[in-house]
Amino acid sequence: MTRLKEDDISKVVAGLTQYDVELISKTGCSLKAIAARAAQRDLDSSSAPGLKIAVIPVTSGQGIIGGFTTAVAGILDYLGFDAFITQNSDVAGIAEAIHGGAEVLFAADDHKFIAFNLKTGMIVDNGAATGRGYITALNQMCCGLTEKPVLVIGAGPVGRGAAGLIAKLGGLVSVYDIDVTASRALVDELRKQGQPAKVETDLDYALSRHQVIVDASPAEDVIPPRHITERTIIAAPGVPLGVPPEQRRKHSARILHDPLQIGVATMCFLVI
Ligand code: PYL
Repeated sequence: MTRLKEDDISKVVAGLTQYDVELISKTGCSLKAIAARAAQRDLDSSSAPGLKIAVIPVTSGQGIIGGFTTAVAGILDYLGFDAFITQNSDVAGIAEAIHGGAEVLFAADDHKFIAFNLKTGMIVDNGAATGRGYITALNQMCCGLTEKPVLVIGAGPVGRGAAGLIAKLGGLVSVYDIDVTASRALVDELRKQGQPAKVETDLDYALSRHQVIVDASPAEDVIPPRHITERTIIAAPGVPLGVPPEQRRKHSARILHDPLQIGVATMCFLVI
């Protein structure tokens, strides 16, 4: 999981309305609808009366990212939830959240970003939730994934979450990871679940044969311009976006990308 920088998220909250307009134009669904569908919840779950969500800053490791808790709380608020950022960080922040009547806690260190429901004990990981949210959106963009070949680049938490759902939706998954043992492990896992999947060992060759691509890798510019055509559809969760700037502008209508929005929204509908 590539660590966000302040610049990646500084405009998230102010840009949510425009972001949603663009998401609707690409998928036909709002952020809230994508998240609810990914979590198989009703859209009106967000009106859960009295449900309070605390977002807790965490100082461990490389420490706090300026604007991170503001972006998370802003996304939750935009979805209609009652979210607040604790004044205290770390364990004191947990205590403050509980004293403040929060039922759900959101917190991230350098390795894990989780949402935790104090009432039910449910824990939701950002990586898996992001994978589910993005593939739900991709399914909308592609008008269904049944029998469609989909290349997943990156077999980490997001790529694994994505590959599992693509297979469940009938997509034909191919997985490339720079570490071939990781892609093999993911493909074996899918096959054990009776789902067809293939290991790709040559990224350039795999990109030349796929129009639907999930970029779940931490690499910059992992999808070269020669492999992006008028028919290419790319779902690229998190940072960096593996598409060169020129192609981002030219193909923006068929590129699904954000630093946090879909992941946080899906976490929320999964954990409540
Ligand atoms: C959760 C994000 C999504 C992509 N990369 C992940 C990341 O940047 N993780 C680190 C988050 C650190 C937050 C810091 C704070 O401000 O509370 N501990």
